[in-house]
Amino acid sequence: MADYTLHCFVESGNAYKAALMLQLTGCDWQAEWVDFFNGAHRTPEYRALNEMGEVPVLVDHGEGDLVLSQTGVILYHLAGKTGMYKPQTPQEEREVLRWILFDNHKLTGYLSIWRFLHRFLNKGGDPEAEFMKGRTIAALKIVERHLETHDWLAAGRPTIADVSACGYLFWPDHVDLDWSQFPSINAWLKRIQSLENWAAPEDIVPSGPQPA
Ligand SMILES: N[C@@H](CCC(=O)N[C@@H](CS)C(=O)NCC(=O)O)C(=O)O
Repeated sequence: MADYTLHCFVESGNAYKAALMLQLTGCDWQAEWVDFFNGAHRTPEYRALNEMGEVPVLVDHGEGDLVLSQTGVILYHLAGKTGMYKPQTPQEEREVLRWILFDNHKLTGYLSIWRFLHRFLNKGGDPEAEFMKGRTIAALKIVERHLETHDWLAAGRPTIADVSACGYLFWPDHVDLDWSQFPSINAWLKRIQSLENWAAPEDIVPSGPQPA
């Protein structure tokens, strides 16, 4: 058995954050596909694993099958165990936490819902989708401004804050956006792609049948 099992599905940028971290740190892991589009995450079995009914969930077999949910927690756990992509000082710790919270709330938080409405529900023009689009653009502008003067979000090197924030950004054509207005984000994504062991979501996270 592998050291870790990640409950995941390829359409999830949240799952990709955890998978990417496992990949970047060279962990021995296996994927357990979640049939999200048929509601597998709402079943009693899945809720026994994660009462929040969210994907991803990471099981750390080396720690007595420790079950972890919330990507921020998963990323911190893996950084602690591998010593990679982790904050090294209290100041870096605060910055990493600050960007992960911002990502969860404002960047991934809005972008994932906009993408879901636009790409999977075909409701791109609806007022809810337009609202989410506006909030996503506002969050991207904040990240863009920061990256104009920083190579990485939280420290002078890549950390789990970068792994978190890039989760939904390798699918530029999944939302209706002019990415040329974010040159610093584009350059930062290229830096992430050049990290050793980087892999695209489709190459490391399993897929099921195409969602209808
Ligand atoms: N803040 C959570 C977000 C996880 C999340 O929302 N995952 C989606 C799939 S990408 C989900 O499971 N949604 C189910 C729901 O909201 O009911 C994390 O970082 O793990």
